Formats: sequence, C-alpha cells, structure tokens
Amino acid sequence: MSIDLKGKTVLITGASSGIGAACAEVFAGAGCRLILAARRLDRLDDSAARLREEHACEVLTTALDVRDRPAVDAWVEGFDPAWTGIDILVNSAGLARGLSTLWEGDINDWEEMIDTNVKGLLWVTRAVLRGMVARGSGHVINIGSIAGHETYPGGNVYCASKHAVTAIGRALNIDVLGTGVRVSSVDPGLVDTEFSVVRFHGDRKRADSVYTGLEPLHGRDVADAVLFCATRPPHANVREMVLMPSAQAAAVHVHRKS
Ligand code: NDP
Ligand code: 8X3
Repeated sequence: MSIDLKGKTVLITGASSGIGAACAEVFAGAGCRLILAARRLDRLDDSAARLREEHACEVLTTALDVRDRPAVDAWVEGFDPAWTGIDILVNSAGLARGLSTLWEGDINDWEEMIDTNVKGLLWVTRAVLRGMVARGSGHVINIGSIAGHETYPGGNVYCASKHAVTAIGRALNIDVLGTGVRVSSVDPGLVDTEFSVVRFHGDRKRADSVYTGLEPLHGRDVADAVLFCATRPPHANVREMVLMPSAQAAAVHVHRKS
C-alpha cells in the first residue's frame, strides 16, 4: 500500500540537474508542492515554469549554496508562512571531483566534496529537521551512493564523503526514533547525469567513457526509488536502498558490450 502525497511540501536540493531534477519531476507528478534549491537559479526557474505548466503544481525556487551555513539557516528560518512545514527533504546536492591517488589528489577538490556532500547535507538537514521533529512528522531522503558502501581506485575522498552520508543516515535513524520522522538513503551505482562531467572538470570525453558499452541508471530510475521511499505507509521505512544498473554488480564490476 502506498500513501498519497498530494499537497505535501517537498524540498529538493541539487534540483538543477540529474537526480534532483528527476525527483522534482516525479514529486510534481504526485501532486506535491516543490521547493527547489541549487546554485544555478536560471535552470531551476526553467524547470519550475515547465512543471507548473505540465502538472499545475506550486513551485518555489531558490539559489542556494549548501556549503554556506548562515545562508542555509537564514533561508529555512525565513520561509514565507505559506511554505513552512516541509514534509519531505531530498538531499541530492553533491558532487565528485577527481579520481586520483591520495598523494596526487587536489586538496581543493577534497574540500569541495567534503564541504558539499557532508557539511552541506548536515546544514540543510539540521535546519529542516528541527521543524519536522517539532511537528512530529517528516521524511529525510538522502542520495547516498554505492561509494558509501564500497571503495574503488581513486575514489578515496569521494567514497569517504559518501560513507559519511551512510553513517549520518544510520545515526539519524537512531536520533529520530519515536519522533514520527523517517530517514531513508537511496544509494545508486552509475547514473547518467552531469556527475562525471563535473568529476572530470568538464572533460566530456572522459566523462562519456564512464558509461561506454553499458546502460547506466537514469535520473528517473533513482527518482522513482525516492518516490517509493516517500510513499511507504507511516509504519514502514526504507532505511537504505542500493540501486544498481543491471550491468553493474559492484563499483568496479561492470559488464560492457564491446
Ligand atoms: P549532477 O551533477 O547532475 O547534479 C548535482 C546537483 O547538485 C546539481 O543540481 C548541482 O546544482 C547541485 N550542487 C552541487 N554543489 C552544490 C552546492 N554547493 N550547493 C547546492 N547545490 C549543489 O549529478 P547527480 O544528479 O548525479 O548527483 C546528485 C547526487 O547523486 C550527488 O549527491 C551524487 O553524489 C549522487 N550520486 C550520483 C551518482 C551518479 O553516478 N551520477 C551515483 C550515486 C550517487 P548547481 O551546480 O546548480 O548548484
Ligand atoms: C557515484 C557512483 O561509482 O562513480 O556516486 O562513485 S560512483
């Protein structure tokens, strides 16, 4: 049995691209009101216009850098009363930078990953969870990764950041016990988004090679999994869902057609 999400307010970070943008689409289709955040406001506004037209849904967009803790706090505290009371938070903002050995890695890349994937997720979650706990209801859904369950060559700091997301999700499940709030993690393998272009600093050829010879997941596959978590009845919670392309068994075990 699934629950009806009509009229629920859903905040999605990283909504300007990939998995976050696909989540906006599926939650709009489910009749939700959307708060979309990312740094590229023009993209958010374009998809908001389309979603309003196609689904007649209410959409609020905000330019937000999740690394900026004062801005995150001020944003959540300053919501128009019509938009307070977030029912579902989808933490999709995140990125990988580089794929090098630890001794060759770029420290700026490390800082960007840790500041975004770990600290940014914490700032947003803390700001939103307070209201959820006070109201006795809410659902936080993190986009983790297979990199939060395994490590792979050159994955060092990205894997560490996603292992942190796994640990935060598990610990949060304990913290929220008895509060009426649920916490889930959807942890995909390879997904065809802008992720690899960002990881390789705009090197599209190298990014494309990640997906050569196999069909990766698409943003929509992950968004459908997120929607599945969000539509469980109140007595059930998906704590972690590892979602892989059929052609990928583990981080480095992939089957490519030649
Ligand atoms: P995309 O690059 O397509 O999307 C990443 C999103 O994160 C963009 O909307 C980007 O928006 C946003 N973002 C990045 N940095 C910040 C920031 N500082 N503040 C606010 N928003 C930010 O990649 P995906 O959709 O694939 O990535 C989404 C999540 O999924 C990430 O957490 C990633 O680690 C995870 N993931 C991805 C996999 C994949 O293979 N693609 C597999 C497993 C997990 P903007 O630049 O406009 O700020
Ligand atoms: C993204 C998937 O395998 O590139 O988190 O780390 S992977």
